[in-house]
This record gives sequence, C-alpha cells and structure tokens, in this order.
Amino acid sequence: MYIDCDGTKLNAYLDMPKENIEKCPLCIIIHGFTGHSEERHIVAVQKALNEIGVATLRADMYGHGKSDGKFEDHTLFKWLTNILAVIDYAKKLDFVTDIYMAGHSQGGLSVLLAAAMERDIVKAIMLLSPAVMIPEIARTGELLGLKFDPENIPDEMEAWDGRKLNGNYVRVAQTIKIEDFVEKYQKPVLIVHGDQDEAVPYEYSVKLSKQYKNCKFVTIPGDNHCYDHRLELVTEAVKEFILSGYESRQHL
Ligand code: FER
Repeated sequence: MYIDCDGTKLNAYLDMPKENIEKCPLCIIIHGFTGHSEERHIVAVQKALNEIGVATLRADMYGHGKSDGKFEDHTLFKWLTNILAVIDYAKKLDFVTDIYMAGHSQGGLSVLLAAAMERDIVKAIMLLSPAVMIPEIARTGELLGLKFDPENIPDEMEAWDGRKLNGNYVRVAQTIKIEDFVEKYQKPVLIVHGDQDEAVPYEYSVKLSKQYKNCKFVTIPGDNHCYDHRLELVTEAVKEFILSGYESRQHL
C-alpha cells in the first residue's frame, strides 16, 4: 500500500486489531534513521497495539525502506512533510476514532515535531529512544560521530553504514529548536529509553521527560538502542500507556 506525499510514494502497512470491530483508534508508527517499518522493534510495537484493539499505520519515510527518494537526500523537513501526509491519510479513514503516534529514534524526533503541529488531532504520542540531540549536535558539528565546522557544512557526509548523506540534512537539522515543539504539545506523552543506548544518550530522554507537561517516562534497564534484550518491556509500556488513557477517560 502506498500513501502519496506530493508525488512521493510512501510505502505503508495498515494492520487492524484481530477482533472484528467497526471502529477503533489508530496509531501511526515511524522508524528511525537508516531504518524501516519491518524492523523487529517496530513490528513488536505494531503487534502489541493490534492486540489491545488499536489499528496501526507504519510508514517508510523518504529515502528509507520501500518508499521513494534517495537516502542521501533525506532531511527532517522531508520526513515531517511525509508525516503530515500520513496523518491526512489517517484522518480520512472511516473507522478511526482517535489518532496516536509513535516513533523510534529519528522517527521519535519527527513524531515530536509533527505532534506539536497536529496537537489538535493527535491524542497522545509515544517516543521510543527519541533522537532529540540531532539538532543540537548538528549545530555544534558533531553529527554521526564526525566532527565538522557547523558554519561551513560539508556537501556530503557518511552515515555509519557507509551510505552518503547530503549536507542539506545538517542545514535543516540546525534550524530546529526542540523546546518550541515540546512546549506546544501538552497531551499525554510516553518516553521509553534503554539506559545503555549506544546511539542516542539516555540522558536526553531524562531531560525531555521533565520538559513535557504531561509525560510518563519508562527506563528499560540494561538495554540498547533497538531493545535487543528487553523488547517485551517496551511493548508492555506501550500497552499500559494506551490502556491507562482509556481508563482515565471512562472516569470523566
Ligand atoms: C546521530 C546519532 C543518531 C545521527 C542520527 C541518529 C544523523 C539517529 C539514530 C536513529 O534514528 O536510529 O549522530 O546523525
């Protein structure tokens, strides 16, 4: 299935809960930098949500997975535009009652940004090891573990898998001020992060969790960036967060 984003085809997977229900909530799920929608931790979150009666819409972002675009040409602005198109698509689905969003790493950062823009539409967000340091390290010239002059951005950089990345990635990332977006989104936020993350330092999530007005923070002890050891703790946190939202609304 493809979602159109201004002529760019985004590969997407819509998965429904097992029970045959007429209407249900939907969660959009976004993968990370160099990732895609079929990664183990993305599929685990999809299945966990389907189990508790939430449909999921996983979308490959520009230059990733089976979507259009070259990896080297992707930027956070392109991903943001992609997510806005995915939300527009979700809004048109008849069965959808509420829209949630979840994102891993750079997908978590992108969901954080999109949620602020769509704060009237998106009911709650789940940020899994969100790569919120990207704008800051783009400004200090330390992205991808490479040092560069942030005032003279190289035309091309190399990602850790050897693929090239256009300097425009850095130019875009430098402009983003996370706080502006965090301030704007006051609905429930779940942050999940492994305290042995090798790619995105755990401390960034500790700080972020204090900046959000309405945030639950779950530490995955001993785990890394893609939860190789305790993935079940991530899926449990996701289910618990969504179900606790249902319960609190029933008491209103
Ligand atoms: C970086 C560290 C982490 C970086 C990107 C990430 C582009 C993102 C990781 C992910 O999405 O899994 O320096 O630079």
